[in-house]
Amino acid sequence: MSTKGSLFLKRRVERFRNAVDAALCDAAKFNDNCPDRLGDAIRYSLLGSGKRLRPLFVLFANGLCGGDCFNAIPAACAVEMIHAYSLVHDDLPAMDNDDLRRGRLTCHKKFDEPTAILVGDALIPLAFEMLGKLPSKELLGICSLELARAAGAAALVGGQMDDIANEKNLDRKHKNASINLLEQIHLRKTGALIRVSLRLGGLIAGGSVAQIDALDRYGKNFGLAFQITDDLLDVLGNENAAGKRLHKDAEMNKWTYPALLGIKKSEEEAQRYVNEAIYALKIFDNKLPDKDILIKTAHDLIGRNK
Ligand code: GRG
Repeated sequence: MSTKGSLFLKRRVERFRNAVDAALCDAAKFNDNCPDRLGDAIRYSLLGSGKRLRPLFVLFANGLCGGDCFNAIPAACAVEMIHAYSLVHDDLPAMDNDDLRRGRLTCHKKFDEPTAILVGDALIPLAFEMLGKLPSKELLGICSLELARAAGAAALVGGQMDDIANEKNLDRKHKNASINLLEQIHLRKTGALIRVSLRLGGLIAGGSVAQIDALDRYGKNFGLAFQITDDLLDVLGNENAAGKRLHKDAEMNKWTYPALLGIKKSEEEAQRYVNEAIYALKIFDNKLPDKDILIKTAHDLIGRNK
C-alpha cells in the first residue's frame, strides 16, 4: 500500500479512537448520587490506555457494511465497558490476582477490593444504558440481546469459569481433549466480546445475513489468534511494553497454547487463524478502507508486544 494510503487509514483509526475516548469520557460523568470514590475508580479503569480494540471493531464492521460509523459509537462504548469490567474483576485476588494493568496499578490495588468489585457491578448496567443511545428501539433490543449473551454464563463468564477450573487442575489427565477444551474456553472468554463487537457494528449498519456471518467468522478466528498471541506474549514478551506482569501462566500452571503445543506450533496456529480471519472478509469490496484496516489489524497480531 502507498504511504498516502496507509496515512489515510492511520488517520481514520485515530479519528475513531478519539471519538470513542470522548464518548467514554462523557459516559463516565455521574451525578451527585454516585460517590466520588466510585466515579474516580470507574474512570480510572475505563479510561486508561487500552488498545480500544473492541470498540474499534464495532466501528470498522459498521463501515464495512456501509453504516454511518458515528451511529455505532454507543455500541462501541458498551463493549468497552463490558471489557473494562471483565479486566477489573479478572485482576482481583480471587481470580488472577494481578497488580499491574495497562501499565499501572490494577483497580483493587489503586483503590481497594470492594471498590473494584463495585466498579465492575456499575460498568455492566452502564453498558446497557449506553445502548439506549442507539438510533432506534429496534437496534436497542437487538444489540442488548447480543451483548447480554456474549457477556453471559454461556460465553464470557462461562469461559472464565472453565479457565479457573482448569487452573485448579481439574481433568488435567485428558491431554488430547485439552486443546479442544482450551479452544472452547477462549472462544468464550476472549472470543465472545470480540465477535459480538463485529456483529454489533454490522447489525447497526443494517448488514445482510451473509455480511454478519462473515464478520462473525472474522471475529471468531481473530479471537483465537488474539488469545494465542496473548499466551505467546506471556512467554516471550517484555513487561514494560506489555504494561502487565508476564510469565505468570507457567507460574500458575495455566493451560495455554505454548504449554500444550510449544512455541513454534502455537505461532503456526496463530498464523492459521489470522489467515482464516482475513479469508472471511472476501465478500467485502476491496475498495472499502475498513477492510484494509481489519486485514492489517489481523496481520499485526503476529509478533505483537502489547
Ligand atoms: C471476570 C467474567 C470475567 C472475565 C474475565 C478479560 C478476561 C475475562 C480475562 C483476562 C485474562 C486475559 C489475559 C485474557 C486474554 C485476552 C484479553 C481479554 C486480553 C486483554 O485485552 P486487551 O489486550 O486489553 O484488548 P486492553 O488493555 O488493550 O483493552
